[in-house]
Amino acid sequence: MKSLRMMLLAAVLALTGTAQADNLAVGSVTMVPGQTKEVAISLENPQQAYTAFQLELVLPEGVTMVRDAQGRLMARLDDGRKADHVLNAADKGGGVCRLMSFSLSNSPFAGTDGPLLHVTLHADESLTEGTLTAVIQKQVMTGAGGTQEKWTDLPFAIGIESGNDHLAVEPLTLVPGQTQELAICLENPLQTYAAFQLELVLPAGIAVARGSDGRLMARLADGRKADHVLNVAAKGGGAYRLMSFSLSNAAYGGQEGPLVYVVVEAAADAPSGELTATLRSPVFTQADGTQVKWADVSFAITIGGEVIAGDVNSDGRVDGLDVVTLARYLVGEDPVPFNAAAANVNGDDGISIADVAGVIEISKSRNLEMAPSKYRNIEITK
Ligand SMILES: [Ca+2]
Ligand SMILES: [Ca+2]
Repeated sequence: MKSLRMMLLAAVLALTGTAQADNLAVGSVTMVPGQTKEVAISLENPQQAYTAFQLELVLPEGVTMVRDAQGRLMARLDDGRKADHVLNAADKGGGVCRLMSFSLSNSPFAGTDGPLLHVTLHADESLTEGTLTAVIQKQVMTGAGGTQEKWTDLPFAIGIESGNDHLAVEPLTLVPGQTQELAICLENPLQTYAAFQLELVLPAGIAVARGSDGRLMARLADGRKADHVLNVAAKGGGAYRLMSFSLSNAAYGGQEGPLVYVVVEAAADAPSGELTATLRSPVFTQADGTQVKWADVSFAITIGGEVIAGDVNSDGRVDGLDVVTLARYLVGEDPVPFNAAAANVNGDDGISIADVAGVIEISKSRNLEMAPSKYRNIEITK
């Protein structure tokens, strides 16, 4: 009976020629050197259901299957398709991994298309841009009726991209004593991310500024955050730990541009010149939990220019904006940029309402040379 049905089916297929054969499929895979990524192997099975499979995944040199903390190869069946199926993954050596799955109750995999199996791969740091070929071979699929089908090998490409996801920092120049926002940019053409952690290591003379509430000043970019939170902690030695995650595991929006703004402050006595800062040990987490460790990013922060008494916002001029900026500071806001050294125009111990009058007088006189003599050549102290 069964063979008659199969003969009829074969005849129908031969006549129509349009029926799609069942097959495995792997979508476009791109990886970045050093990246760990979960790759989906799909089962497209419009013809019939399957209860079990075995196959070998042959990976090119430089691409490996990742092991979990228990040393097991990281592979899983798709939640939407498995019933009581179990999966066994075994390393055969030489880049060959054998994957087997079956159901304890001989149940079929659900559905007729989409991911069946997910394997976590790692691209070696040493890989260069190009296309590598992996192969799914020795496929044996067990149909719901107990028939075993041997399917042809399925090669698929793993593109190694150089236009990789990475962090970048926009150039920053600080006047001594000034605060300014440092923009840490996430350039992520390939993946989306839901969380990250990294250490910002600042050179001597530069620190993360604290707001009037005593907290380290940093924020996520409005255009990229969803319900993400950001935590910043001083670790000592110029290092600050930044952590961010989403309460709903949402991804950061967009594919480029600033992700985090950190307010940094140059010491009033910071020497002019270029200093080197570092984003150390960045780890970004994709929405599926895959963690990607990126290389450290070094960048320059330039200290330049003179402290101009009364130039509270460090834009090179003393004007009404400086009065407003100083007033905001005095009422407990945290204006950025802000130059505490420039704001203390009377050179006493601190910044107070007395300095406002001084800034107003300097601004009225257009520049310091024309300012009342009591504000000329004042000793700038922080
Ligand atoms: Ca100004
Ligand atoms: Ca003062």
